[in-house]
Amino acid sequence: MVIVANRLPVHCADPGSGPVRWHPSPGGLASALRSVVQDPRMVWVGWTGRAGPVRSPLPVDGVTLAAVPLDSVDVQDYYNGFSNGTLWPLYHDIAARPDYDDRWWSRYAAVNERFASATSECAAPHATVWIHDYHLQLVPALLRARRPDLTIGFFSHIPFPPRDLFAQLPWREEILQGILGADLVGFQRHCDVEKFIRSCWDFSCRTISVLPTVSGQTRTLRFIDADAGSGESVSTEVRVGAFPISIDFALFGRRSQQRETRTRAQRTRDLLGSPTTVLLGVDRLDYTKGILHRLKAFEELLACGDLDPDRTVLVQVAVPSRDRIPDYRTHAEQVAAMVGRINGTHATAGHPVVHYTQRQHSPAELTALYLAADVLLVTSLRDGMNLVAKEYVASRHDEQGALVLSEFAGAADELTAAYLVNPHDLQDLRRTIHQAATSSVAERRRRMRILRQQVRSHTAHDWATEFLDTLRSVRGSTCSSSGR
Ligand code: ADQ
Repeated sequence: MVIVANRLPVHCADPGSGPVRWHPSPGGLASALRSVVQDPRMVWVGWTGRAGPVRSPLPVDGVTLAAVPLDSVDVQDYYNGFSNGTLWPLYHDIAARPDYDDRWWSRYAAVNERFASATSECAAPHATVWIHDYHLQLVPALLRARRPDLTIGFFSHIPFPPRDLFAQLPWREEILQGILGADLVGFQRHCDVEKFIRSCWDFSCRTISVLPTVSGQTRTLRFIDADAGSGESVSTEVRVGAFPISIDFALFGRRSQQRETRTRAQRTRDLLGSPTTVLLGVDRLDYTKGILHRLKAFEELLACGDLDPDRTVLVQVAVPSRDRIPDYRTHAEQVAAMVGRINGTHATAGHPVVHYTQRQHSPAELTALYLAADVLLVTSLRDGMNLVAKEYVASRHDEQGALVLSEFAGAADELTAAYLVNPHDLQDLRRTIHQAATSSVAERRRRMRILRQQVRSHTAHDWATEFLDTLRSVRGSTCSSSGR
């Protein structure tokens, strides 16, 4: 089996003059897959995260790693440009303005070709290939053309945009054609599946029918195309379904019950000045995560006296991300300025009300933070899933802690016992944070029990197994009828 993703599960920190050191990659995809992909016979194709040739041997991180080198122009045009300056904002409801640039698109197509060719070289005959995310949407069809023997799955970790937003993309047809090279296309939510089908219907420029649903999980799209050689019509089927990603529940549970973790959590609270209420945010520093919205709500709650600055702290961990992109730099500056403003108004000497760090934390540190927090704030403006919400729930073996969760995060479909909120509605956000922060022990326990049952019953392992089992069954049932 071959995993194909923009990033390898490890990245190389700036070595300076010392030896090269590899670290686990941050971000949701690596976190989720790391817990399920642990077989050295598997190959993971991806980029190291640094421009230029790969100079040192790659470590074996549970799987065999195969690097696709990117040069600085690739990084600028394919990664910062088309992937994160065009697709990311467009697919997240235009939380920033997407740029449509021909040069970026050409480089995106060229890098996708390179990924397809690297994958083709390392996939054994009849292998299963699982391609991930918006950076590589052309790879399924490119790979299909090179290697018709492969079984190909594609999973999108981010939302699919509504039809009228996707319509803006000058290369919408090419993107759909690329994705539709897969046997199975997976999204986080049912609403993404529906939006994708609607765009296929309107923009794929092929004769398409949606077959009646046989199994509850997937929909079947049938395409009728003319064969270039014979002129006869050929039918191809692609399955599309929702496969919500999750986390390793047991691992977070074990970690959070270790004595060192509990001691670390207690020490964290002590260091924060033993406040009555600790609010926590853990995010990549990304404008889609709604960090500014949550800071604004927190500021107003302090200003109106609903939260007491002497007894409440907000810990905001925001690991820097995509900092070559102007929208990200502007957003980072706005977050820093707002933290400064809130502390300038409400902190006393030695006691900030917002503790803001940009550090990447070890899993043990992160779990201790989850245990130390009375309320976790997930206020994404749009989010494919949001694993942080599930990690928090899995860490609360004490059945304490309250989760404030944006309706616009995929996790809201499952975690309905959270304090659900519309982060665009400042009044709702203020009211919900206040309600969560002042809820009784009994009410927190009631909600947390339901949330834990939900996360426990659908783990990262279940997610991967369901996707791969469906992929194998789909390929078995369609290859005889599909012209593939
Ligand atoms: P992300 O946008 O990266 O993922 P998320 O799902 O929240 O968002 O995952 C972030 C991961 O990074 C979590 O596992 C978290 O523990 C880790 N992390 C965050 N800050 C950290 C820090 N300071 N130190 C260490 N670890 C940190 C994308 C999509 C999401 C989707 C995932 C998985 O945008 O919607 O849930 O992929 O599909």
